[in-house]
Amino acid sequence: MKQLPASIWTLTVGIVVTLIAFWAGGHNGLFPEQASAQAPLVDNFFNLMFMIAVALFLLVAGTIIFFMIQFRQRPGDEGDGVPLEGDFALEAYWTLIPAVIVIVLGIYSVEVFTEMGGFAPGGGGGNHLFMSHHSHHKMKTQLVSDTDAPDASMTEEFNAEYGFGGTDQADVTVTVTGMQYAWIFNYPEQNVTAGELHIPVDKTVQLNIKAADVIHSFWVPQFRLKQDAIPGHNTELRFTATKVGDYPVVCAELCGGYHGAMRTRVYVHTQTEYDQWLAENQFAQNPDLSGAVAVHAEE
Ligand SMILES: [Cu+2]
Repeated sequence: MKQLPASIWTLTVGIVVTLIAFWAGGHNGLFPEQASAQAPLVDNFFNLMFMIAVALFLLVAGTIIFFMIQFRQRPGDEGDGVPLEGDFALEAYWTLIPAVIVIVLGIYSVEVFTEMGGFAPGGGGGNHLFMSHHSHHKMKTQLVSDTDAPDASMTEEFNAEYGFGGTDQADVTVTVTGMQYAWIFNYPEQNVTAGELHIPVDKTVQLNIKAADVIHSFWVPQFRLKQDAIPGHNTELRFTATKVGDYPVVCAELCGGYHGAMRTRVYVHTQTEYDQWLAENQFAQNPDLSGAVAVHAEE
């Protein structure tokens, strides 16, 4: 053991730490399943941060433990420690390396934020993730009628100030109202109101979020999405659910005495099931629908 040169040891330790960190980054198991197109973006970023954290922890904790054992006070050793007055090269390295890590993570996080539509609330700004899902024709139309067109989409009418948006028309738009202590979901086109969120799988969903009283926060852990509902300020959340199933909707902003009970569920349906649910509720909630059906059919 003592015969091996220090450089070989350093190299071996470096490889082992890297391998453990890589493995830990991808297997941290800290998140629930991924159920939206946005979830992998968030998770990949988090896993990279976790990987770096594991590597740094192993290096720092490992060095401390190694030094405690290797350079412990031996019996009979009454001498002072080696007088050290710093090491410029070492200090330059351990300043530069974290600086590079922080800058890279900063750029990466902005990239993820952009891809999720963080710079496009209210239909402004670019957003390649969602644009790629839709036809170029649609995009062109949107760009041409950019300024206050009379046939403005729901997104533009709602005019969100904050959140995650997109420039194109979403497949499904739902108005979400947070209030003490419930979430109310309204489907404006069908005049349907529900206490749970129902959406089709693999379709872009636009949530137009409002708050009736205090600040709430709409959070679906499986989607990796969270957006505040702020009284007096419209927010939005644009996403695509990728897995049929039902997931918890949690209020993530302390909003009063029953905040902990402010939960509901989001049901991700197949398109057929979704259409069926919507139609059933449309009939149930709009008794004088015979006329409305005729109007819809004509459109
Ligand atoms: Cu709340």
